[in-house]
Amino acid sequence: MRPFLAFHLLTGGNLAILIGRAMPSLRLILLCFLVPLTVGGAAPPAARAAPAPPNVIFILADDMGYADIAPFGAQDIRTPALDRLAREGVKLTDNYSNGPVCTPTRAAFVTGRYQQRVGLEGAILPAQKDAGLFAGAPSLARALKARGYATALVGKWHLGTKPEFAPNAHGFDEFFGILGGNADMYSHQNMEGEHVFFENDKPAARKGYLTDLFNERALEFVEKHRAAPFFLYLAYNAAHWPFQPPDDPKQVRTKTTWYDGSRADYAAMIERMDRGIGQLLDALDRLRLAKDTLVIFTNDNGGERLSRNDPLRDKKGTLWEGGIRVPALARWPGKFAAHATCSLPVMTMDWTASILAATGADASAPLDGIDLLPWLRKPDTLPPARTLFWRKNRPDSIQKAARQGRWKYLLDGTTERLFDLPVDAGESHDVAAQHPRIVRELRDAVKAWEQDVDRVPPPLRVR
Ligand SMILES: [Ca+2]
Repeated sequence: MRPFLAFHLLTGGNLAILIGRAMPSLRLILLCFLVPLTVGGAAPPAARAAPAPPNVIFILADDMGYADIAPFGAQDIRTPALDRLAREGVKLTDNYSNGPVCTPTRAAFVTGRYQQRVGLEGAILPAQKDAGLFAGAPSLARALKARGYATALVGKWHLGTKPEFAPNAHGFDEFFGILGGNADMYSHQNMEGEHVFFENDKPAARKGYLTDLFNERALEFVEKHRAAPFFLYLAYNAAHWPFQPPDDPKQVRTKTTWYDGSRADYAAMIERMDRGIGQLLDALDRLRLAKDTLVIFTNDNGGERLSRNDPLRDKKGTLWEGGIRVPALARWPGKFAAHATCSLPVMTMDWTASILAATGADASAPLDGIDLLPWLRKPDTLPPARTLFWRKNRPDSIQKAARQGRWKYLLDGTTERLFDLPVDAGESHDVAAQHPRIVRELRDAVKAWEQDVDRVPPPLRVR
């Protein structure tokens, strides 16, 4: 029996979820494939030591455009480390962020559920001191900690600033980063002049460019926990504004210059992040941990004004593709396909379910995401019958969207549109009039989804 399958058989709960959620034909294939392994001549699982669970490094970029890294078409930004991840792993072309802005996507990643269920549907603003991820909300870090993992968040949290909302209250042994949505890369202050860089619950008194400090800390964490399973959530605030290039501390921003910056500054921010990722991949090689480490790279929402989202329409803050479709790369040498492309529509919260499955952590709490491991092993595995949903629910703008197979339904105010994404990724040809039945079905599906995610009111709501 191959160790990976043996591992999955040992972690039967996850397998049951995997099979239970798969469409009927896929379920049959999975059962046909797995049953002979359980009753065949292979050694019984108890005769072998279970493989050690893998380390997990989940890297999240911030406000980066769909076409701003080389594997997704960037021409003016060099990303050799991400090129390497694409070569050695799987590139996901139809990966979506759970939300069109920072907080909702991060809430969905930590909880594995639609962010509406924890009331974090919009970005938490600096003045909203009483908002955050409430105590007792589901947490991937807590599940991994219970599985014996060392856990760290290095980088941006944006799920609340009070101690009860902070990373240490949600299963992270270590936190080194910014609690809010953005910070000056050099002064470590937000636009209001508040110091927002922390090491656990204390202000961090370090000098330097935030991306470099995050990279150094990520390397230290991996070195320190080389002998035990670790979970590193490395959430860069690059390339969110303020747009400040590295190695130029004179470019400290003030309230009046907060949004300044050029495409070259933005590109330099991404290149510095890529350099850090390259150092991390090199460290995994040096420590002989590469094969034991699942590395995922993605982004929290579509690009902003200096980004390129080609060929997608619109940008951050909207439910057009440019607001929510973001790059993703996943590498697990020997386990995942290499130099492969997967076009399955997936969402941030699926990475949570996948990490739980890969690590054998307790996945008994309800999840909205699905385990992507079958598609990462074999990208052409049959797709599941599934619809993805989004809702932006701001007082000034309400948008709702659904993706089902090739179709994207978008309700913007009172206007309904339908797009056939494989032939129209740029959402320029509304085909709602030609497909009224699909529009009706997806409209009803959105309503049913809203009733579901709104059923249990959360303790607080951020719109
Ligand atoms: Ca963001």
